[in-house]
Amino acid sequence: MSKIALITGISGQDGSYLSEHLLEEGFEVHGIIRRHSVAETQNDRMTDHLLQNCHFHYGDMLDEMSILRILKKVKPTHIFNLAAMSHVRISWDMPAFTIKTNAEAVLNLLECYRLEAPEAKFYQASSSEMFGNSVDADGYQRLSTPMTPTSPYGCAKVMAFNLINHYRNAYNLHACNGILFNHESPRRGSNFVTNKVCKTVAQIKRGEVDKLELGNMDSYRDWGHSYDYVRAMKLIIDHKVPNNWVVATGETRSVRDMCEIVFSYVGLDYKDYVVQNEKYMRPEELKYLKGDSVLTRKELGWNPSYSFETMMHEMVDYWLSKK
Ligand code: G4F
Repeated sequence: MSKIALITGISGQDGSYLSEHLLEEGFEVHGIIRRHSVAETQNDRMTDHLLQNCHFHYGDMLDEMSILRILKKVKPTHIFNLAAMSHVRISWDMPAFTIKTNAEAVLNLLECYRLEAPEAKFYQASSSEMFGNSVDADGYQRLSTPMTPTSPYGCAKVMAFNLINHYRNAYNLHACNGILFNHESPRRGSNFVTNKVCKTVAQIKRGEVDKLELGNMDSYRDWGHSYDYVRAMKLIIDHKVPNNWVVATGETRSVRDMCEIVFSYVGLDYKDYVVQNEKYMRPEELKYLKGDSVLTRKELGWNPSYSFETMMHEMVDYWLSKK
């Protein structure tokens, strides 16, 4: 039987890595893209290989009929819902849009899926942001950790997570959640902290800027690579029993530690360049993330190929290579 994937959010970091992986796995790959005022930057993350081999459809998560029409046309066997307003700090600037896009639109997509393609498998991009400041006594977050979100983004993701569980149980659908901890790459937006640091370090090295403004440097994150995490998405959706899974490295570092590693890679001391700017602080901060992915590794055979250092070095090298 032919495998047909429909990816919402195909033009994002994860969408591009997932498309590459699914093409390698023999899928016909379709993606939904929104209309963009600058057509030239619409497909920045799409390599020529992807542009030639994937099928693109204009639509919007907030336009239910566009989603329904695409589902009817594509007839997917696998649906990956990666579309989201993905920036946590910006979710305080536009909370209603964030809830509409990251929660209500998931409900609409689930309804379209239930009515139009109930035989398909469904993957929801759930997030470690859902845990907020809950941490188990041993210092990890896992499936049983209470969800106490600390941002509009996190609240929306909890609602979507629960909708997936409800639709799976109520309608016997093959719908799963991947609870992915932070994942990065050279394709990450440069307003997320890792790529912001890597890009600015390269600019400092070239003498273009002389400081880096950051917000809270004492929060901890469990950072993996998007290349590895999209492989987990495929294993999750294809597992015989639809379920929820945690994808994480099991290591945590502060933003400060990350800066130290990145600056020292190019022979600099971060203390000479980093200054704090209030504007990057958040009304409520998620302080600490470290995920327990033991079950995912054991049951799905998933293992990351990048270490934190190899990932950060790849990102710095990418920005150094851009003139
Ligand atoms: O890179 P960040 O913006 O990622 P954040 O907020 O953890 O969210 C990412 O991971 C989530 C999974 O847990 C995803 F669901 C979400 O979509 C996204 O991918 O910030 C990381 C940390 C925060 O503690 C933030 O306060 O870095 C701190 N930080 C310090 N200075 C900064 C900055 N973050 C940003 N974006 N920019 C700064 O200048």
